[in-house]
Amino acid sequence: MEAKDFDLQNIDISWCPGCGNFTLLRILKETFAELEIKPENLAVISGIGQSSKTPHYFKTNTFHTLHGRAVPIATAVKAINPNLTVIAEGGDGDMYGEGGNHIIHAIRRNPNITNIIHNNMVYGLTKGQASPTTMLGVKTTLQVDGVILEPFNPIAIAIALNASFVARAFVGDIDKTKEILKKAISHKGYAIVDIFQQCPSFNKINTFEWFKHNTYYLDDKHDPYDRIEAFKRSIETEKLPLGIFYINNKKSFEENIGLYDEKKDPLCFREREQDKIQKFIDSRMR
Ligand SMILES: Cc1ncc(C[n+]2csc(CCOP(=O)(O)OP(=O)(O)O)c2C)c(N)n1
Ligand SMILES: [Mg+2]
Repeated sequence: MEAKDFDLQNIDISWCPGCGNFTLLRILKETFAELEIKPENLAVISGIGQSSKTPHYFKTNTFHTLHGRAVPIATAVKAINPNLTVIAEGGDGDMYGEGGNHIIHAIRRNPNITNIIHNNMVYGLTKGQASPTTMLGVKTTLQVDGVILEPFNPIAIAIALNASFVARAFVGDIDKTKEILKKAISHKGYAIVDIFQQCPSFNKINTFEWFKHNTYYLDDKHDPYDRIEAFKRSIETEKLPLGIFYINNKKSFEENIGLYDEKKDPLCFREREQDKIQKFIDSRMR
């Protein structure tokens, strides 16, 4: 397979020139092609934001949900059709702001999905207000005197909650980001991948160059099964680590609900047992 197998014709892309979304779109197509995941076997669920438009721009099954709601929809899609590769995808505002609560419970539930967050540290679509990951003191179109809230640290939160797979990447390194995404997608369970990217229109502080100079990769000595060490790395601030912080192999939501213990065919293709459903409803009506 090749990345062009995901190309769509005659699309009108609304991103600004130089946006990190273009690179991430390319990275995603190449990653899926290299993993031999066909468009028909893929579902990319997104919320609201410039980054959430990504699945409009390549061939895949998609569901453009309400703001911040991609994760629960993706969880349901995977549960009813585990044969699909399911991605919940969106921006830092959408996923950590409006959808932050869902991430916490997805970590607990552990569906076998990959959660990709385009982290440009700003609300791009709505023209430059602070997002949950905007750094302290940064002046924005709305926070004209600078942000007074502590930034949200998705990596630390995920490790603290014992998530199944926790990683961070930077779109400036195409090969490394693909490598991290391949591992995240192949991992069984909820995998969160926070991806730094530039927003040249609305984030003049955390530019492409800024991310390059203020990040470094965890080296081979980092043991991703060591939760305490992973947490220590996640709260570093001088330079922000990139790579796979933490892996915790455990049962997925689909395994825990036992829907596929006996029958393997996806729930969405099974005959509906109307009698049983009706009996259940009747039993609750008394
Ligand atoms: C309930 C609700 N609240 C707020 C908005 C306005 N809104 C739309 S997108 C967005 C944030 C987008 O930021 P992010 O997810 O970081 O995406 P980006 O555009 O930066 O890629 C906001 C606040 C909305 N559409 N609906
Ligand atoms: Mg954003």
